[in-house]
Amino acid sequence: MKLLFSAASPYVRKISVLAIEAGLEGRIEKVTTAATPTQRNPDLVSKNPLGKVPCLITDEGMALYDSRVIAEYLDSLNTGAKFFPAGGPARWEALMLQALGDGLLDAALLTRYETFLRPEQFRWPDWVNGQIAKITGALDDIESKVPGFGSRVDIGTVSVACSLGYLDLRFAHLNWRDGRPKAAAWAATIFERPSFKQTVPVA
Ligand SMILES: N[C@@H](CCC(=O)N[C@@H](CS)C(=O)NCC(=O)O)C(=O)O
Repeated sequence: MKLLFSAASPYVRKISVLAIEAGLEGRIEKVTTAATPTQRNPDLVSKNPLGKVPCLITDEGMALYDSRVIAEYLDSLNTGAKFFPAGGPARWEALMLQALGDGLLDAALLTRYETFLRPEQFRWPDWVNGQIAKITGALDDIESKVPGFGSRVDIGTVSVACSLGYLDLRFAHLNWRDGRPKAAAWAATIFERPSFKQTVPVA
């Protein structure tokens, strides 16, 4: 398999973490791929018309995107690892946590593009403030939910952890740990796993 990859992307990190947890990393070749909303990358777009990473090319040549679909694909391989609980409340909780982590990331990426890519004279502070409010709300929700996480490593907790890792990379000034001791302690523990240590994002 080939993973169209960016070392800074938190969505790619979700997939890299799951691949390591499932013992699949030796079967996945990482192909560093440029992805930015203002410059279409023809190679990437030929596989994913949305021009986003991650995109996984399976051994059969199928191009799979986005991270949620790729995560389910890895889960479907017979590795013995299961990241999506089969059913019942555990499944909905894991899927909701994935939505929470990914939603935090969506707001963070929109902020990043607004403050980094958009020319200064076109920037809109209300937009940034609105996105930061989403990030803050998501962080407060994570703080309230962390006591229920236990030591689970599933699609929900991995997504949340990758979103916190991205804040460390690009939004250190938000000091997300301040006032959120439970999330901070939980993150410190999950970040000790080899799968997280080996995938620390690179700016
Ligand atoms: N929902 C997608 C989001 C992927 C995404 O936004 N990736 C970013 C990199 S972190 C990207 O490729 N951005 C390029 C663009 O928006 O054109 C997923 O879960 O895979």
